[in-house]
Amino acid sequence: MRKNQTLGEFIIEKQTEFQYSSGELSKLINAIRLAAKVVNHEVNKAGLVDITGSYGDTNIQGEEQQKLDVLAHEKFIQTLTNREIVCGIASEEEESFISINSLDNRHQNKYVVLIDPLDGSSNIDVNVSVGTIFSIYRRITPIGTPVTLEDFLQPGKNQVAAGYVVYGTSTMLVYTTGHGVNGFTLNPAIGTFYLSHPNMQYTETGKIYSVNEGNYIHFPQGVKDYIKYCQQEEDDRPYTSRYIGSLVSDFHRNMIKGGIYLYPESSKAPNGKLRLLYECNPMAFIAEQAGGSASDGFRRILDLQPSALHQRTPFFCGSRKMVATLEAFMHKSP
Ligand code: AHM
Ligand code: MG
Repeated sequence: MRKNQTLGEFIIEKQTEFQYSSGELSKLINAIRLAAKVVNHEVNKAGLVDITGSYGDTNIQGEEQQKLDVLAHEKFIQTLTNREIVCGIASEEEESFISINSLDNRHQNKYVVLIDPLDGSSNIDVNVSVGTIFSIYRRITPIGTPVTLEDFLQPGKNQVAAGYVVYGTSTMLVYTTGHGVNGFTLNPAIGTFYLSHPNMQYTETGKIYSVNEGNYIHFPQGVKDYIKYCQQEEDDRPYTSRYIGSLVSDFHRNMIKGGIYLYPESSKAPNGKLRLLYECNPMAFIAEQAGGSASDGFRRILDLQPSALHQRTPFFCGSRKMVATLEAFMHKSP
């Protein structure tokens, strides 16, 4: 690892590794880097809302104060649109996808981006980490034509790149282009991301399980049995339970320390809560690139063929052996 390598330098160095290297993907990651810094600045100010006025209130200029998740959505859309580097964007915050077309660049770009601009936003009020998740695909429809839904409804295994930003005790940007996973930490004083976590890897197994156990009674039998297994005193168990309630933060911790994240279906939410395109696919791509795995309990997440933009799926993700054990419990008692 070169000392003090910045994200900007890293992107330039890696550009040659991309299969279809035209610089477009590098520009796109650069734009996400910029938007992440802007959103980071806004998230950091969130604790001041009681002083400057609550969200939903009007500020001194008489303008409506925006909710942070809407603001994050707008910052990412603006940055990507202004730079004319993608042909389409879909966001968890918007019902339909956006097709990008400008006078000088008529649908000439080849990538679409799917984004969850501020995941875990219910945690903002209590000063707990939140995140941004992004996922990038090459379009399927021909260049020069407007994007269609088909360009967004691709299985996760087609992803060209994916990543997340965690706005935590430090702000980090972690991403993969299919050549391993690298993490960059923001130095807020100078607004620069530095390579701090090169080649991130899950341990084969871990000792942490992360699930909202309050929903236990509604879980399928296989998940209930797995949770009991995690709590039994045997071999390296009982495991430790850690649940922040912010996917990005829970995922990030488990990738660094070894563990499994579970958001199962339940009798109340038959498809679980998390969205396949905005949350599960990008996290699954990162997990696999870091030697971990991601499943819906029976199938590999990245193999699922999406049928709707906001479709949900059960999600189990983390250290390979832990996910395999969970799947074995699911097969026994679906
Ligand atoms: P959001 O997209 O509305 O923020 O919801 C997603 C979040 C995840 O970050 C987190 O893992 C999960 O919802 C927590 O849900 P719950 O409160 O049901 O445990
Ligand atoms: Mg979300």
